Amino acid sequence: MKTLSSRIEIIQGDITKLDVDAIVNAANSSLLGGGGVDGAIHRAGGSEILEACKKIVSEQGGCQTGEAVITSAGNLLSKFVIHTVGPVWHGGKNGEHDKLASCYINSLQLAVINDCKSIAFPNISTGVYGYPKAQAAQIAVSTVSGFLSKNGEIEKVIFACFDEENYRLVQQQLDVLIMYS
Ligand code: AR6
Repeated sequence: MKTLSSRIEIIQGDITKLDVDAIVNAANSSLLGGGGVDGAIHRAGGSEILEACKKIVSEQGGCQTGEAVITSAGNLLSKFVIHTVGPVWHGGKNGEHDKLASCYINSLQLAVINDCKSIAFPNISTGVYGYPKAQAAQIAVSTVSGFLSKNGEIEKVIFACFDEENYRLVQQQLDVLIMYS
């Protein structure tokens, strides 16, 4: 197996442009679209994604915070979109940390079940949902690296950071990871 740090990449840019097996969407529990990265994914991927989301809603209702569901990816380069619902920041004492970590773990588990070798994450919850970016970056990197160290199936995880601040904060966490691995 490759080293942990060689299996994790970071880019600054638009997640909808990435050619990976699965991209992760920071959705809401209705699964019916919204703004931010959710809006960008539905716009770029086309109506097939929304139709697949509606089917899931009709079968199981929406998606709870911390959970994840998978759909096809319509016009995107990726094969799948994994929709996960991050926690809304309410000060940090309402289980936000564990729910955010669950988003990453449940998304990675769905990727493994669906034979994905590569997956890209946005900075879940750090936009409209208001999660402090530094804390979210720490959770993202520690949760993903913990998962990868126990599971060999995923070959590549990309953190697709849209804004400069998230890029810098995630890069800092990756530097720490490399230092201690
Ligand atoms: N590629 C990668 N990251 C992006 C892109 C993009 N194209 N566009 C925005 N981001 P947000 P949340 C970043 O608000 O906080 C939606 O309306 C953005 O800079 O998209 O989890 C949903 O429907 C930020 O760092 O998601 C929900 O209602 C990150 O994506 C709600 O927002 C997440 O910001 C979810 O809020």
